[in-house]
Amino acid sequence: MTEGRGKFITLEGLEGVGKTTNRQFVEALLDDADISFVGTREPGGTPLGESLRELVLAADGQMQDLTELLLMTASRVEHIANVIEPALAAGQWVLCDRFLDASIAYQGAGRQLGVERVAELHRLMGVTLEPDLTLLLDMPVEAGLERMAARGTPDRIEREALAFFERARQAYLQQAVMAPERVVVVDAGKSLDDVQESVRQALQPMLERG
Ligand code: T5A
Repeated sequence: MTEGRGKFITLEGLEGVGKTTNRQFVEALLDDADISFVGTREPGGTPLGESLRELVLAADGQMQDLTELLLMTASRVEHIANVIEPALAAGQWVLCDRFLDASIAYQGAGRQLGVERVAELHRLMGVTLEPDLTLLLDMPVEAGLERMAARGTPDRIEREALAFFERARQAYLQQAVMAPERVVVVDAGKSLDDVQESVRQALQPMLERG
């Protein structure tokens, strides 16, 4: 149904806030609206990106923080060139579980590499693509980690201390302050019905415009 360039929607937030759960909900909304879309994720989304994801999240892996940032960025460069841009150019919408805001939050603030440094690296790599809408699912760090606890072995990043995730959360919220036209903060601590109603409301104007 879509004409012209597609819309780029990202889901962001800390571990366990419900990105995957709500991505499925948004996919159902797009299906109902007869909108052709690609659902994808970062790190990952391409064969090389998925290999990089395995490397960077391996529970027993060790790497420099800068290496982690470069691998996340490499995965993103592949993803944009091979999946996201072609889909948007073909008029498809793209729904992506995490994007650049995650590097700002996790590597820039969590790892303390510097938010501006992460942004500058992306500019140097020619990454200028911005989402049309970012759904930032936000809730207290501990509550999200509790939801994840039932999941089994945590990956390398999920093993970080609370302070790491607190810094990442504040950076995410700061992104929302800096880009209110793009980032909608959703209270992810509410019941799933309430969260999904907020997500639906955030998407509604875009769905109506098509
Ligand atoms: N990363 C990623 C970086 O460091 N830099 C980067 O640039 C990028 C792109 C990726 C990791 O990589 C890091 C961040 C991450 O550490 P991931 O798999 O994308 O990993 O991220 P996770 O946050 O680990 O994703 P998860 O799928 O594990 O968590 P979700 O998607 O947020 O949560 P979800 O939907 O699976 O829900 C978790 C549980 O909560 C329940 C669900 O049923 C599920 O059991 N739930 C609710 N329960 C009650 N009320 C609600 N409202 C609920 N919503 C969901």
